[in-house]
Amino acid sequence: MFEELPLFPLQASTFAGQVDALYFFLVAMATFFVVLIFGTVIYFTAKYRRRSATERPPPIHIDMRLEILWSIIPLILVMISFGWGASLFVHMSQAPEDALELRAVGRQWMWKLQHPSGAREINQMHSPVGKPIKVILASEDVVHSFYVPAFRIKMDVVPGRYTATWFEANREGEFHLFCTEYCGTQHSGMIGRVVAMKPVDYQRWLTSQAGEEPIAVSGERLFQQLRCETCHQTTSTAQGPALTGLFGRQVKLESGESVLADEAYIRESILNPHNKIVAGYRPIMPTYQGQISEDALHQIIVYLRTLGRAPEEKNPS
Ligand code: HEC
Ligand SMILES: [Cu+2]
Repeated sequence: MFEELPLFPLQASTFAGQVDALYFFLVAMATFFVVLIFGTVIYFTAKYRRRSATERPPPIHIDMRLEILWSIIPLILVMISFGWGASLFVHMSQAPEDALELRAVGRQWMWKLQHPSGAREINQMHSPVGKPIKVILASEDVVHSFYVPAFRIKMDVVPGRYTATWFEANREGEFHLFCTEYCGTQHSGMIGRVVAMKPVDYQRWLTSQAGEEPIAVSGERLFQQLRCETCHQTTSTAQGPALTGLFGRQVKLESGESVLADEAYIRESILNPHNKIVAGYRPIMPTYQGQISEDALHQIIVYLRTLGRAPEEKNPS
């Protein structure tokens, strides 16, 4: 609708129209009340100004109906904004299960991306139109923020943890990718582009990126190179628990609690193994903090996930 105006970025994802609609609703509501309130203030200032030094206004009696009316109407409007905003927020925070997963790492001052097939890119993100795409984000140094205005998505990238965002592009084209969290002297140069293309073109592009192995294969190789295997075999040993089927399962901890084995848990288990000890095991796993890059962690986690999910995760009923 506002595409001719250079003020507004293109609407290139399924979210864009919805985000804009909410935005314009809020702007329209705010404008309406600003005009109404300031207009009334100015008008009444003139109308009821003091006309003589001895003038005393008559006492005012409260009209309850009016009081209730101007409490209820704002309440309804605020609840509409809240409900609308919250449902859109929840929708935008939950990537569909079948989303294609891209893994990204932000660092001073570039974006590194890897596709499930292994294809890597720097400051570029090729993606198919009409498919949900989830981007799992990690930072190697400071806080960055992954921002694609045309998709109306923005997600902070925080060192020490994963964050994620998703989108479904609804038109082909090239769109800006910005870092929108000040991250050092060359922050303004931390820009890239998203190339949204037809699914067939995306497949063609993937095959043209020869020489890369799938993320899970790199992860498996790292698992061997880092000698995780000495303690983690396919069956549980006195040394370490089997990691098959770990992802998505509830893990019993030595402390008596149980935790869901999601990506955050697996990440923590590798970097700070002593934070959460699996019940029945001794805390002998060394920390890999500082020895595994964010890229490598992504790969190991993808590999561990391919070792199977817990049955209840596989068939949600
Ligand atoms: C010296 C043996 C040893 C090595 C080497 C080792 N681990 Fe562990 N690991 C353990 C033990 C013991 C536990 C269970 C106790 C705990 O939670 O720390 C464990 C727990 C884990 C868990 C949590 C498992 C669960 O069931 O919740 C993960 C994930 C994990 N390790 C991954 C790795 C990866 C990846 C590597 C290689 C980079 C690795 N480990 C290397 C001994 C080891
Ligand atoms: Cu940045």
